[in-house]
Amino acid sequence: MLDRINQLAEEIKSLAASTAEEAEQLRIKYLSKKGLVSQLFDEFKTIPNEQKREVGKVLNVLKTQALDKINELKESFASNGQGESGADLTLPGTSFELGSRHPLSIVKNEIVDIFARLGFTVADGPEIEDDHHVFEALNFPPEHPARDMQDTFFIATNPDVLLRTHTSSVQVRVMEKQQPPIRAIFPGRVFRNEAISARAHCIFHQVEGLYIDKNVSFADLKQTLLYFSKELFGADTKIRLRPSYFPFTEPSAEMDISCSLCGGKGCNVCKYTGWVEILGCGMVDPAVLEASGIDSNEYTGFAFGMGIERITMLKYQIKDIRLFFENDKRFLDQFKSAE
Ligand code: 2NL
Repeated sequence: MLDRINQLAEEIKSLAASTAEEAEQLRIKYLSKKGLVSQLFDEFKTIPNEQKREVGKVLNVLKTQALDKINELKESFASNGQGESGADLTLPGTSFELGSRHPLSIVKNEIVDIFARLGFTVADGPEIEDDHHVFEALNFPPEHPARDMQDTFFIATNPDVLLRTHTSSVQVRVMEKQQPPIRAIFPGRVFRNEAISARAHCIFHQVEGLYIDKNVSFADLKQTLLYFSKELFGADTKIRLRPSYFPFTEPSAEMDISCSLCGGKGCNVCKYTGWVEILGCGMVDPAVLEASGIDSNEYTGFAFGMGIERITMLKYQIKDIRLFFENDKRFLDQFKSAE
C-alpha cells in the first residue's frame, strides 16, 4: 500500500490544469468521496493494525498534498483573471480604429448649420439631369455663349441626359414645386469635363442657396453672406463684392473675404492682395423666376453658390484638390480631431 501511496503522491505533484474546469475535474478525480485518495482511506481500514501508524501518517500527508495542490491550481485561475475560456481578461482589449469624417463633409455640415440658424432648409435632387433643369430654366438659351462656361458631360446617344454642372438644377426643381417664400440651400456633387490638376477636378461639390420672398433685396443678400462669412471664418472677417456675370442672376457679383490666413496683410494664399474669392451671387433674374412659375412682379430673390473644395482648401490650407478624392488614410487621419 505504501508503494501505491508514494506513486499517487508523485502523480499529484505533477498535476497541471489549463482551466478552472480542469482543476475541478482533478478535485473530483482525487478528492471526492469516490476519488483515488478517498479509496485509499477506505482500504486503510482493512490493513493490519501494526501497519496503521506508519501508513496512516503517509496517507494523511498525501491528502494534505493533494488538497494543497488542487487549491493552488484553482487559485491560480481565480487570481490571474483567466475565465473558463482560458482568455486572460486582465489584458487590454483589442482596440478598433475609429474613422474620421471626410474634410468635405465637415465643412459642408458647418455650412448647413450656419444657414440653418438663418432659417434655411436643405434640399437635394438628382445628379443625372436633363437640359431643362440644368440650362434652359436657368436662362441659358440653346446658342447662348454662357453655355460655353460649363464643359458638360453628356450621354452621347441622348444630349438630354447629362451630369449636372451645378446644383442650381435642384433650385429649379424646388421653384417649380413650391411657391415662395423659399429659403433653402443645396449641397451636392457636380460634374464638369475639366482636366484634373492641383486646382481643378472633374468632380467637385457645391453649396448653392436661394431666398425668394416679397421685398428680398440686395441688402439682404449682403447681410446674409456677411453673417455666413463671419461664422465660417471668424468674427473679424470682412467681405467685398465685385460686379460679375452669371446667366441666372442680375445684378451678379463675386464675393471675396479678407484673407483668413494673414488677416488681410498679404500672403501667398491671397497673392498679396489681402482678399480671397469664395463665392458667386446675385439677384435671381426675373426670367428665371418666371420660367419656374413664380410671379416676378410679386417676388424677388437672391441666390449664391460656392465650391466646397475651395472653401475647405482655404480653411485647412490644403494645396492639392486631388487629395479629396484619393482616400489616402494619411490625409484623412489628419481630420480626426476636426469637426
Ligand atoms: C459660383 C456661382 C452661383 C447661383 C449660383 C442660382 C440659382 C438659381 C437662380 C439664380 Cl435657381 N442663381 N445660383 C447664383 C449665383 C452664383 O454660383 O461660383 N458657384 C460655385
